Amino acid sequence: MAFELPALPYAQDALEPTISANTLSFHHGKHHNTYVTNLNNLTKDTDLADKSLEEIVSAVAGDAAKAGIFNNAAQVWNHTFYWHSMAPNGGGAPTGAIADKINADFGSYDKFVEEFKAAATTQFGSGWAWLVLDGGTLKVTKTGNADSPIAHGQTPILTIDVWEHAYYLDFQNRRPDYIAAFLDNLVNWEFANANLAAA
Ligand code: MN3
Repeated sequence: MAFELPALPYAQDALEPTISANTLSFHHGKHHNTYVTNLNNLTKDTDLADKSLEEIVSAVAGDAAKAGIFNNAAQVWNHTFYWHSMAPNGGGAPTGAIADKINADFGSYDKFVEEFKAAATTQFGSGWAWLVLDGGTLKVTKTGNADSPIAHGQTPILTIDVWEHAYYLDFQNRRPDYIAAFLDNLVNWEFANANLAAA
């Protein structure tokens, strides 16, 4: 069965004014959709066509001959995870188990924010910043281009897309403002708590 573009978990204008409907229209409708189309073309009539995205990413990670498959499969997975990492009226300090775990592993929410902002700001060029569970401990990481924690044995808890297409229409070159607004207004802590509980 072919891979399909999953619907956004909210209306296209639900994240305004931080992320505009215009940005989501291009980012979900064009960029994410193109990764799905490319992945279907690259895996058609191969033994990967019936695998899950996670299985494909693991199977081809590090295989230079299959870099195109890796990039498109990981980008399909990363974007779906990113949409769910955000929610209307999200952001601010977390509650629940993730709040306690952040305090235990980072020292405080403010320390987590500092590390997350640093990772997302200093990811050179295109990529992602992540909150992951690694060997039972929460960590902030960053990955370049399509790379994903699921290729490195880590469990993703939250992500922010820092490719320019994620923020350029709304923030132009001001990536740090996009990152700060993501943390203040959009982070879906309910999703983070669900990911932590499932880990
Ligand atoms: Mn993107």
